Amino acid sequence: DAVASTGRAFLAATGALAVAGLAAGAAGRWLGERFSAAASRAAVVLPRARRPLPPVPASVRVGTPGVTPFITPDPDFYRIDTALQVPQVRVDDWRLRIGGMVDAPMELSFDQLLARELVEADITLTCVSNEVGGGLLGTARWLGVRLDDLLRDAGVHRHADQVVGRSVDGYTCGFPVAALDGRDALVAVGMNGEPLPLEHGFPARLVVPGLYGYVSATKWLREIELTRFDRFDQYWVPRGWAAEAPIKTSSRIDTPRGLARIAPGPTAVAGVAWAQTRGIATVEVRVDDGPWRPARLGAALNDVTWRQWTFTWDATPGRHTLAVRASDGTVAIQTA
Ligand SMILES: Nc1nc2c(c(=O)[nH]1)N[C@H]1C(S)=C(S)[C@@H](COP(=O)(O)O)O[C@H]1N2
Ligand SMILES: [Mo]
Repeated sequence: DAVASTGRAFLAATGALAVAGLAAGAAGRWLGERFSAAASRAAVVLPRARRPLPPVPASVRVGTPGVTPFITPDPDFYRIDTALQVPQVRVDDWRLRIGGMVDAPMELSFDQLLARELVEADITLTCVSNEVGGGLLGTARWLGVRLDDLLRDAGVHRHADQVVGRSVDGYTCGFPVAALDGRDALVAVGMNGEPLPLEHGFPARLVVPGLYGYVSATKWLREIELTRFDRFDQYWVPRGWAAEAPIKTSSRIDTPRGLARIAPGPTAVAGVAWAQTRGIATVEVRVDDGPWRPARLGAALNDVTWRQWTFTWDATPGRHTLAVRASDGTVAIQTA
């Protein structure tokens, strides 16, 4: 295309061989790193959690064809980050530093991290950029070290109010120290029984239930720094995003899909709803301008994962608009 041929002409004029040689060198180096990061991941053997969770009970599932699976398989898990190339980290070169406003700064190798008590937690991660009906959220069984445990050992100063997670590629998240209120915030090393996939932050990332990913879920984590909100702005704050971002109550219709053609008669409508840390209380469905009517909910696994819901609609011929809304039982119903 036009852009490529302009580029080539420019290269020819400035010494194509030298430039091509540099490019090949960089690509080779990158491929070499990529190979060794994948090999490093393949060699990881994750210990088991001290108290492994039981399998997710069948009662969380509503059984409607087309509803999102309760646990998102790793290959289907959404990916959002600023990395043009996935950072390639080998565990041998990796250290986790914990510093800033703490009494006892720490530095842990991957083996030292794994030697600590490991816990499992089922948590739904959510991106703030998820649009109505969008797929930028997923649920996994995470394995990791409790962040409150690590920070207890480090000794957080009384005036520190922000936990900052820094990645190997310079990304930062930041969230309130007060969010560590007993919830299962983790330095995660495992996702659905496997080491973290490279795209999801191998070898370690943060996962904090109830907070949007951009403020909490640093992938390719290399440093946890205790600081103050009035001293440090995380990556997205100077770009206009809120410094604090608890997840809002929301819901989604998975089936039928928008603009689907269906037969008149009883039709299963189903989806998921989420309100991490508060839990979903009700889900209601509306057809056209009709009343809001309650959906049947799958069992709640805990208050930090989504819930499936299902609703039987007696579809009539013609074009219809379906809407869903959820409430978390503590505040107003999800906004339109
Ligand atoms: N290093 C790094 N970590 C990051 C990001 C990033 O850009 N760089 N994006 C965050 C955002 S906005 C979200 S929603 C989650 C997404 O995690 P996932 O890609 O594993 O789903 O990662 C968070 N962690
Ligand atoms: Mo995000």
